[in-house]
Amino acid sequence: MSIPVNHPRRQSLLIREKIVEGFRNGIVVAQGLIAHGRGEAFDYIIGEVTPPPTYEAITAAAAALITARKPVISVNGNTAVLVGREIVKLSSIVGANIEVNLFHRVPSREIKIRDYLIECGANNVLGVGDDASATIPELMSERRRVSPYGILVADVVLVPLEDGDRTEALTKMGKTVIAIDLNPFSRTSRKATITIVDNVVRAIPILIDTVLKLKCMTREDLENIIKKYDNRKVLSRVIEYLHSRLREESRLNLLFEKGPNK
Ligand code: PTJ
Repeated sequence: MSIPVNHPRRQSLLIREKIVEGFRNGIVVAQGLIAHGRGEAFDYIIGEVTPPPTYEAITAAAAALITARKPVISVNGNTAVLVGREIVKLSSIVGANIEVNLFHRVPSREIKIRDYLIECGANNVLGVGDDASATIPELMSERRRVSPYGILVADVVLVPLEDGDRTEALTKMGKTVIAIDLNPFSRTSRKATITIVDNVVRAIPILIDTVLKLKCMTREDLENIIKKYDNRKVLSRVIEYLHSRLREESRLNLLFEKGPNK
């Protein structure tokens, strides 16, 4: 579909097209279209920019990924089509495994996602077919099936577009869970160790830049960043930011209603 270059919502429409194409190629599940719409609505409210308090979460996430012993990046259908290449880049600079983990698990889709990530430059993709032979305790959804070489033994797991159940189960297993979710009210956002409230298409490139900047810091300094980080406070500040944005929108709306000469 051609989107006019001067269309005011061009960027958002281009992202939407990627998701639709992913759906047509069998990488994104139908429910992924709905999830994307929910994300778009939150993105509209946050102003389609990274909320300022989110930078603190990204810094803590970068520190956690750099200092991790066995970091893993979990990938589902939406994440693959939106940021497949960036995920591969991030995995190579922090030495993380990439693992396919799906809520709606179908063997053919696992394979398509793996093949797409390999096309994006990945050398090895875990969690496909028999490799997903381990289980996360207390989790009933298909997300419970994980690789014994990946998520099962990981100390830090990055989970873009996640569901709350698995986030909670992974934190109960003692793992540091970094979530990326546009919805600051979701269970995922509340249950993660570090919550990045942002669109994955903005968050992953910023995370890559931040990792590259922090990589020269000492382990002690990086661990201090993680120790001082308070997810509840950062999440509250993101919600405060939303609140102030809505107040400002409401004020501008009143001015607009009155008009300059009224
Ligand atoms: O590929 P599968 O089978 O694993 O399925 C993937 C989906 C996304 C369908 C599945 O994980 C799902 O149903 O997710 P939920 O529970 O709808 O949650 C998705 C969350 O991601 C919602 O809170 C959305 O606001 C958020 N979201 C959607 N698009 C983006 C996003 N967050 C960040 N960036 C986005 N682009």
